[in-house]
Amino acid sequence: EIRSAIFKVEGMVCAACAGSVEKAVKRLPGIEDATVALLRNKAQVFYRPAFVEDTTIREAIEDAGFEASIVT
Ligand code: 9UX
Repeated sequence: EIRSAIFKVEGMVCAACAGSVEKAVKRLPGIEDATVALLRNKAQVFYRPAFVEDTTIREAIEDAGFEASIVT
C-alpha cells in the first residue's frame, strides 16, 4: 500500500530550503516519492505506512529546521 500525505511546511525561503526538506524526507525508510512546492509551502509525500508513519515524516521535516504540520 502507498499513501499520500500533504504537509504544510513553514520557514522555507529559497530553493535550497525546499531541497533540504525533500532530502530529509527521502532519507527515511518507506518513502516512495517526495515533492516540495516552495511557493505553496507544501510537501507531498508518497509513503508506505507499513514502514513509516506520517508523524515520523513530520518530525523529519522539523529536524531539518522547518515547521511542519499534516494537512491531509
Ligand atoms: Mo534557504 Mo538558506 O536559504 O541558509 S537554504 S534560506
